[in-house]
Order: sequence, then structure tokens, then C-alpha cells
Amino acid sequence: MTRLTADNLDGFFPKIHYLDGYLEETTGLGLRALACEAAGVAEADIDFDALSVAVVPVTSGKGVIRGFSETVAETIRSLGIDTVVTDACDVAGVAEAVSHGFDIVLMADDDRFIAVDRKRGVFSDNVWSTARGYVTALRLAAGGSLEGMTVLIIGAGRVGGTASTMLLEEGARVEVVDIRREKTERLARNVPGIVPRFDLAAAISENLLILNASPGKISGRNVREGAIISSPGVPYAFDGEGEAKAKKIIHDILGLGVAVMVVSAANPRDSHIREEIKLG
Ligand code: PYL
Repeated sequence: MTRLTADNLDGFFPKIHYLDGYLEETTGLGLRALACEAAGVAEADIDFDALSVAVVPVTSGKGVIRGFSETVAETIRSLGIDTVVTDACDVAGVAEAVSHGFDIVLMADDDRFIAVDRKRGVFSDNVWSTARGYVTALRLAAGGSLEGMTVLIIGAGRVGGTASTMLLEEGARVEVVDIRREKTERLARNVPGIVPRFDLAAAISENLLILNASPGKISGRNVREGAIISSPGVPYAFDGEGEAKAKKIIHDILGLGVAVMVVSAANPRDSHIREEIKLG
């Protein structure tokens, strides 16, 4: 999974409101409603005003990313939820969040990012939530159903792999391409029913519906006129030609995945753990 950088995160705060408006324009739903739709939560089932969330900075591994916890907190505040970043990091930060009685606690190390509903012992992770959010955005941007439609997934990593199973469940015909052939082949072995592709340019140029979960740049030369692209991949992949040719490109670096994590963890009717599909 691509590790975010402080540069990726710089200037995200003002964009969170742009993201809300852009999602409304491209999917018909703003950030909170889209997150609820993705997580299968009725918005009315969550008392956003009463919820309290703590984000705990984690110093393990490659350490804290400047701006990460604040960006996460700002995203959650934009949903109408009181949110703080704990003063302490790591275990002391979790102890601070629990002792102050926060309902949901978020924390991320270099490998996993989870939102824990403390009282119910339920958590959702960022990979599942990002896949869920961007699959849902694609479905809505494509008119409300992916049944019988072909979707190309670019990137056979954790988000792309998790999204592939979700798209199959939505009745789509799913093609997957990764620049590393062995990753495409591994996903095809693990997820029966997906169609492996081995020529990136050809796969992109032949598809109108794309979920881009890769960190690579995508040449506009290959983007089809009128393509609808749901793109959680970081960093942003598209050039001017691709933006001019695509009908819609839905992208943000963190907000939609975080919003789905929180509403999923807060869902009073669902006590399932929501985490990525583990591939062999
Ligand atoms: C969750 C993001 C989405 C894409 N890549 C993932 C990433 O960058 N993970 C690392 C997050 C580290 C956070 C650091 C902190 O500031 O608390 N431990």
C-alpha cells in the first residue's frame, strides 16, 4: 500500500468541502450520505451529534506522518462528529482515548489503519472501507447498477483485490491488470471469476468503467472518451488529456475511506468486523 506523505496531505483540509460537493455532483450523494450507502448504514441509525471520536498518532515503524492525524480528524469533523487527536501517541494515546470515553478510536501504523468501536469491540479497516467507498462511488456515477457491466481494476494490491470481490458481488464482469504480471496472476488464482489482463494500455483503452487502485501515472492517451473512473490510487494518476476525455474521475487521498471506516464502526445494526480480503 502506498504510504502517504506530508506533501500529499498538505492543503487537504479546504478540499474536504470540495470533495463533499464533487461527490454530490458525480454520484448524487455528499460525503456522509455516500459513506453510509457504502457501509450499508441508514444515516438515521447513527446519532452523529452524540458520537465522539479520537484519532491516535502512532510512532511505530516509519513514524508519524505530519498532518495525517489532523487530516483524518478534519474529515470526521466534516461528517458532524466531535473529533480530537489525542495528546499522547501509541499506547498512551489509546489509554487517553479510552479513559476519556471516546466511542470510536482510530489509529494507523505502517501496515494497518483501523477504526474501533470501543464499546462493541467492532472495527473496520481502511482497505475494506476504501474499496467499499470507491466501488459504491463507481456504481452511483455509472447510473446506479454495475450488473452485467465490465469494470477494469488497475492495481492488484490490497484495495484492488478487495474491490474485485465487491464488484463481482455487484454482478459486474471484472477485469484486473497490474504492471507486475505475478500480482495479476496471484489475484486471478485467489478470486475465481475475475479476468486477468496483461497489457495495461490495451486494457485501459478498451474499458469505460475503471477502478484505479494503483500508485502509477495513467496516460490520457489510453483513456476512452466518456470513461467513468473511480480512483482511490495515491498519488493522483491523471494528466490533462485523461481529465478532458473522462466523463468523471472520482479521487481523494484519504477522505472517503475514513468516512466509510467511521460510519461502518458506528453502525449499531452491524457487529461484523470489516477488513480487507486476505489473499493467499
Ligand atoms: C492509510 C493510508 C492510505 C494510503 N496509505 C496509507 C498510509 O499512508 N499508511 C501509513 C499511515 C501511517 C500513519 C502514522 C501516523 O501519523 O500515525 N503512523
